[in-house]
Amino acid sequence: MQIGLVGLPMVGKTTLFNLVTNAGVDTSKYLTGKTETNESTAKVPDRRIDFLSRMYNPKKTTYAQIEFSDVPGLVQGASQGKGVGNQFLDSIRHSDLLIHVVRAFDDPDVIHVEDTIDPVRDVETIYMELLLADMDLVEKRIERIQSAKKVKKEVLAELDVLKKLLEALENEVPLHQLELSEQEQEMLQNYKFFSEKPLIIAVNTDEQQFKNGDYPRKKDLEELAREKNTRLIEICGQAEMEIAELPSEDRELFMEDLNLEELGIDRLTRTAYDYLGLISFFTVGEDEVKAWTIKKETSARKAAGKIHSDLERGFIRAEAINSDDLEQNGTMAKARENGLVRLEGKEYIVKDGDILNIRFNV
Ligand SMILES: Nc1nc2c(ncn2[C@@H]2O[C@H](COP(=O)(O)OP(=O)(O)OP(=O)(O)O)[C@@H](O)[C@H]2O)c(=O)[nH]1
Ligand SMILES: [Mg+2]
Repeated sequence: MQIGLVGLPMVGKTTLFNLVTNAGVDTSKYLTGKTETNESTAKVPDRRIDFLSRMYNPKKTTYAQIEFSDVPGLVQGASQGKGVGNQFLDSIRHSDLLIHVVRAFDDPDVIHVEDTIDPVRDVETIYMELLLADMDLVEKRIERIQSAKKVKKEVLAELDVLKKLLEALENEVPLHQLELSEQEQEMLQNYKFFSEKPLIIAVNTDEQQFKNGDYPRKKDLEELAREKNTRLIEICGQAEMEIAELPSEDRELFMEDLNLEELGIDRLTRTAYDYLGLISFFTVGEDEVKAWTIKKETSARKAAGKIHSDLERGFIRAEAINSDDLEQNGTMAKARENGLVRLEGKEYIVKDGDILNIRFNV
């Protein structure tokens, strides 16, 4: 899975990036005008994998992974070249999810491009800039088609759809709200529009706000998030990043002080999985304990295909047990005795936390 971090400049995007990936990229109190994208991979924390790894003591333990991209800040007017422009958005065009980092923290030493703290205004600004970036793409493509000497019939059909998109965007309608036929969607599948992507808002608070559970315009922001059918999470970016950089045995004390049971990466990945409708299943053995990410409602046969296409093609049965059941029983033998290891067919809908052993024949 790929996640792109977006937001105004100086709101804590790189801080959050460091918190989740431990990449240790430098941050600055001043606008830097940097135009490069930071990229790094984070493992998805999962206590079930921790447990399975202790139980099997495998040569290799593989958590699910998320690739994070951290881009420079977008400002109002970025689509017209303000700030450092918006060309860098190309590097997150293929993201499966956007996380919009918005500033709530109060710190006179860190400049705010709009001078005041107003997360609602800033969220609207970024939504608009993403919409304008889509508009730009649609306009350019329309121009290119219209200036071509000879145009194929399929491309003419595409032109009609693009005009429809342009009209929506001009009326500030994000593309995910547009009702398109399957055929139209197919024509557009290579474009990767921003206003079609799922988006989570991460509010970056200071320690005081975080402890009090309050920050400027919180109610309005929650309302806006509901309206836009998105999720809100609160992070305490600076402090959490500093804690994440400590050796694990030293973290607890600082986490307690912030009333934190988990660091941002846990909360973020859980919210993302839930919002995107994703679950995990596991494969276990002496060689490897591994987490696999699938959509909810995936059949055992399709899930097997994630591991290898041969397993999908030659699927016979899946031996399945939920990792919680295994943990409660202590050993696989005991769980088997208690009838918790099931034999499931190809239509079985895989549940979150299932351990699967696929029997196949090719
Ligand atoms: N007080 C406080 N400062 C923070 C917090 N999060 C980030 N900062 C500071 O804000 C400044 C900017 O943080 P970055 O993470 O670099 O922000 P950014 O969004 O990546 O900025 P650009 O890449 O320039 O767009 C740095 O000096 C951070 O230390 C926070 O929660 N509280
Ligand atoms: Mg940055």
